[in-house]
Amino acid sequence: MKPVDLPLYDECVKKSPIYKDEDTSLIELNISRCRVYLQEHSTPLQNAWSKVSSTAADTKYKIVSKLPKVTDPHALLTNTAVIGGAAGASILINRLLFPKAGMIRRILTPLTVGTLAAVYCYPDDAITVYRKLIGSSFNMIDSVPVDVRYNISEKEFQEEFELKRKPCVFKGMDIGPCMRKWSVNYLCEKGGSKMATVHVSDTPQMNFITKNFLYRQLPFSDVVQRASELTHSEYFSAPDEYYYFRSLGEDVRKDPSNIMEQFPEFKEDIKWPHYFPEDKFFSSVFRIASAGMQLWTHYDVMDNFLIQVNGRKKAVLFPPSDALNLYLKGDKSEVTDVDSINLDKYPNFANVTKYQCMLEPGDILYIPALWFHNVVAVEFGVAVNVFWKNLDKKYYDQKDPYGNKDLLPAARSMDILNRALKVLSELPDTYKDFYARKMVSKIESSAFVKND
Ligand SMILES: O=C(O)CCC(=O)C(=O)O
Repeated sequence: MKPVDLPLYDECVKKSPIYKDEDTSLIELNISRCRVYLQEHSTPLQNAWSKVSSTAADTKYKIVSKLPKVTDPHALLTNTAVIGGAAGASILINRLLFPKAGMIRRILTPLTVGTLAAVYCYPDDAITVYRKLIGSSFNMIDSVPVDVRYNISEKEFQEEFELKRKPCVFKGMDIGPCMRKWSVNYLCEKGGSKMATVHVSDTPQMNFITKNFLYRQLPFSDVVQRASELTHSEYFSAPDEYYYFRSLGEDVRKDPSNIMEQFPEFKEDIKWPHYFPEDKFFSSVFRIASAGMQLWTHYDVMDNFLIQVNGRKKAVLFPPSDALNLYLKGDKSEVTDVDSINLDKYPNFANVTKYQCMLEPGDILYIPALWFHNVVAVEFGVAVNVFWKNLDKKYYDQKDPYGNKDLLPAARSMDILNRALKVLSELPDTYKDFYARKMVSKIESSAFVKND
């Protein structure tokens, strides 16, 4: 039987001062017994653990879902603990500092501390309340939390999210042993020296339109190692440069990425919910990011499960109906820094509806096709995503390894529009303007979805 991979044990034996000068063979024998034991028992243990943790998550969800307006039960529990702790501490401090204080001060101090803690924990809600109080229409800093569901079933997913074309974060799903296995060491050892193309940038915000990054080739283990460090002894342009890896297909110009083929050594480690027909599968993509890396805002033409395996990631999403507010160049938006916008340059951005969530390890974000997304790796992170053709296959461009080429009827319509505009340009400007406005009105009345 092949021993399980436990590099830390070897490290301990070699480095521990107690055993340094002793014969380590007995220890190693015991360790190898442990390995075999773990190997034999890991599957039932893992199953038991995933049952316990999913029952716990389920129970937690059942309790908190009874409370009004709870969109993220996990955040609610955490934040209640923070606010409760802050309120308790403030009462205590109040008593110690002002033992003789009057009733008003006794009440006001915990109230102020509690409010500050609430603003800290629920900044979005606080902004909404603030806007209501002052009647401001300062739309851009407002954000809507993405829905969160625990142990969602296929039917619930399809009815509540896929059909309604709404994003969602799934928690408590079984994503396989990757969560426990994918340490930096494990990824480096298993992934080895196969060459990988990586984006390298000396600023955290990578922007595809201005191309402020380089493409470089590195062995996979170096990509993981460098992405996991903040400063590097070997680098391309700066010791604190950022790395972003997105796996590609066998023939990068033609084939979509498929982890099962390009990274067979990891294929047993990862699972995803098979909530779409197998024959609709399009690609599975490895994503590895340095802490702080922010990826440009873009949309894809297929539905997608983004599985966060390691590290936390902030995801910001905008609905397809915000297309006109996002300053698009193809499938990408000019706006990368979605939290600090230059409204003089991008005034329409003030009208967007910004959805936001923080992905924890084990979370899966469902990103429906055409939803714009922008992510920040809050920590070094490893993710895998799975794309599938949610519409009939005939609509998709066959030569599209990235899954971001516009659907065939849309691409054809765009061609026809370009031809129409060419014909229109024969007329003098005032006539062209008049007929162009009529065309816009025709498009608006016959193709816009009214209740969006
Ligand atoms: O998580 C990432 O690194 C990027 C995700 C993304 O762009 C996608 O799922 O299409």
